[in-house]
Amino acid sequence: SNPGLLSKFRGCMIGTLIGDCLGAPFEGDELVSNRILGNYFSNLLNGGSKQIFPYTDDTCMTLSVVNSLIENKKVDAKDLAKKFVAEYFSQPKRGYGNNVIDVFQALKQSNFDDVYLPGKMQFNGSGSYGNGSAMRISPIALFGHNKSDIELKNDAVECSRITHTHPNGCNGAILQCLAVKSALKADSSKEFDPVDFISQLENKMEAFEIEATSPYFESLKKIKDIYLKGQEDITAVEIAKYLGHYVSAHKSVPTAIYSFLRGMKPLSEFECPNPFVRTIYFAISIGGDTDTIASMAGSIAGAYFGVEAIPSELQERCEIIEEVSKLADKLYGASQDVVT
Ligand code: F2R
Ligand code: MG
Ligand code: MG
Repeated sequence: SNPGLLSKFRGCMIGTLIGDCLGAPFEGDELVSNRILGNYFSNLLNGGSKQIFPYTDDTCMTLSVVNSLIENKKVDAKDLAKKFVAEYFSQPKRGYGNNVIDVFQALKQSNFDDVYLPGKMQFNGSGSYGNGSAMRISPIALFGHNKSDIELKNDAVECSRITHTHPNGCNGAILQCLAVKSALKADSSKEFDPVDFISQLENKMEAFEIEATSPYFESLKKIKDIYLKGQEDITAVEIAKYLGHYVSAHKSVPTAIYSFLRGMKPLSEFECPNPFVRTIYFAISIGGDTDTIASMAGSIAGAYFGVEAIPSELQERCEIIEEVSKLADKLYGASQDVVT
């Protein structure tokens, strides 16, 4: 049966955390061996060792967004900026992007005078297209799930442009936000059509008048082609080349969305009956920016399947799992008060 909305909120937040914690040990590996990854997952699922996996910047920033939404009951850019900065300076060694830390420093030095200025100045004024805006966007989709798509898009842009003003950085956050909302709204007890899921995302992005030349349209079409051309056995290594697996948003958000779709069906390289686990496995097997791709894929899969689909053996291995579960419940409560 389709899980309830609270289960989907918990699934999304816990999926975000699990992808980050379990993907982090492989971040930066160009290739991830199926033998090593298979053993890694068997160990996790069979309780082989009780090692706790630490979270990284992906979770730090996501939780700042959650806390800000719970406190303010709206997207408040100044408060978000303050929370990002406070979180960074309290734990700077959580594997943040190389350049985004300049934004945190400038925001602090300027005493948050213009919260958008430091982001605008990045990369000689072109802005960052890193995936740091998309990786933290899932709470915006959860909180605003009853808002119109255009309202949600505006919220995603407000949250992104504090650090990421490049169109590819912002649009990546919008696409990831829409994907989480679609997964949340979908009935997972009904048959799932991957081509329809992607077509709906394309239509929504088009309605926002995002430039037709945006790399997101090309990547979404490429994902549809996999199904329309019957190439569903494409390997993870091929996906890395086809869609990308890098720290840039346009080379990771479509890859995360594809990982969610791929987890729907059994994988030849990893026997597992659980589609959520398959999503995380496949996302990590693509290599590259594994924590962030798995985290974004986990957000979507968790929002679709709900928390009951996520094995407790995986949840228990993640640092701050209990805090994240409680925050998911508070975010759910805050979202009930949203007036649309
Ligand atoms: N930073 C990492 N991983 C690297 C090593 C971590 C290691 N484990 C450690 O602890 O040392 N991961 C995290 O960063 C990614 C998110 O990055 P974000 O927040 O987008 O940062 P930034 O600095 O804005 O962008 C990242 C890089 O993208 C390139 N880039 C972005 N815009 C560009 C532009 N306009 N022109 C050229 N290059 C651009 C730059 O190389 C940036 O440094 C996540 O993976 C998270 O997990
Ligand atoms: Mg990270
Ligand atoms: Mg990463």
